[in-house]
Amino acid sequence: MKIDVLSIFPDYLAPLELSLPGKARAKGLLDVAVHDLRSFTHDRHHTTDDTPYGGGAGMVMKPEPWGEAFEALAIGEHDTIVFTTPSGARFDQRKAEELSARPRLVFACGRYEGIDQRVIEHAREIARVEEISLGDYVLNGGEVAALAIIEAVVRLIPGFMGNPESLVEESHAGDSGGLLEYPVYTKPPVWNGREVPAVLRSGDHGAIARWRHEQARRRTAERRPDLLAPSTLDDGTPIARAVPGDAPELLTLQRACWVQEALANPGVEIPALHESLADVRDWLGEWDTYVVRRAGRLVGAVRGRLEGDAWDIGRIMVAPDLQGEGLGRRLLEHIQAVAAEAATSYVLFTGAGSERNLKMYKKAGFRLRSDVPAPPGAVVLTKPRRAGA
Ligand code: 6GU
Repeated sequence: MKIDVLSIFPDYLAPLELSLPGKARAKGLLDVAVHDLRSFTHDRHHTTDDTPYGGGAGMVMKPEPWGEAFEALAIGEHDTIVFTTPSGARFDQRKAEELSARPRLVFACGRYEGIDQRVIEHAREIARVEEISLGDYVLNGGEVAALAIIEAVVRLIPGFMGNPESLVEESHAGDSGGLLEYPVYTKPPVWNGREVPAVLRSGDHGAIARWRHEQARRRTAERRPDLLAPSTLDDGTPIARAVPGDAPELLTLQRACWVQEALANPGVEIPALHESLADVRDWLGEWDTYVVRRAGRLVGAVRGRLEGDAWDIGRIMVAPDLQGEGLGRRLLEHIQAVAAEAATSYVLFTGAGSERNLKMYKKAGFRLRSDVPAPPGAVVLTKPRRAGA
């Protein structure tokens, strides 16, 4: 594979000379060249940026040096130009595998507010183009992203890894069943008073495989629930993680649901009825929230988060026209099933006069806790978490 990197900070790419890609170069599997974009400028100051048309903060990378660089590198239709940009598609293992099969990658590392859009359009006419982001955060430039992508891609080149088996089992690998990797241990058997789990020293390969799979599943549920298949209602409707775009419908649903609560609990202050769209957006960022849609319409929701060692459950909402069908019960089951590993109990609040809710919670194993303080007009219910549940 041939890799070219275009950057105004070529020194940033010095690690490419080291270890991993270095080995691949030595084996003749990889040829890497880093190019200074400034060498494709002609003014005294080697200018690569200018002010944006239409105004706005920051600077934009000028098109001419990029155009000249692409020409100098003799980029053709079989080559892939990778623009590293926070507005790109999220990089993942699948993309790494895809890129590892390409004969040539040219990384165009953007800086400032980005590259003149005509450069990307031009690139699409002369080569294959990928616009890739590392994740939902902002770096000062695409160099570190290019390094990360190159490292992920190069180790997948056939013949590069000493032990290809290790590619199969690791987190995010296609064969890992989409789970994160299980915890691993090596000698000594006891370190700092901590023992290696007995099952790993049992010699029982079936038991070891089951233990590892269960650990991987738990870890994934805890850290990356988005990687697991969504839970569903009996009819297959998914119970999905809420996204920021759900906020307006959540606001509407919670107003509809808590009007009923207000009527059942006269005089009680109900925060859910007073929240703005901005408030809903804020709490969406702080709680694990799940939603159910029917024919595109958001009809149910629930949220949970860890408070100390209790999993705090709230905002169980079901559209008024669908109440009584068991949706609330399913949402309650779901939010318990996805509780953080550290939770040893579940806790929820409801209006003291909300007969229907109280009945559902008690049926689900929750008990009224008059010994735990609650806001005026509300009651607290708790339930211990069963081990392994
Ligand atoms: Cl590829 N570039 C920049 N500048 N910031 C990023 C990124 C890329 N990926 C995540 N943040």
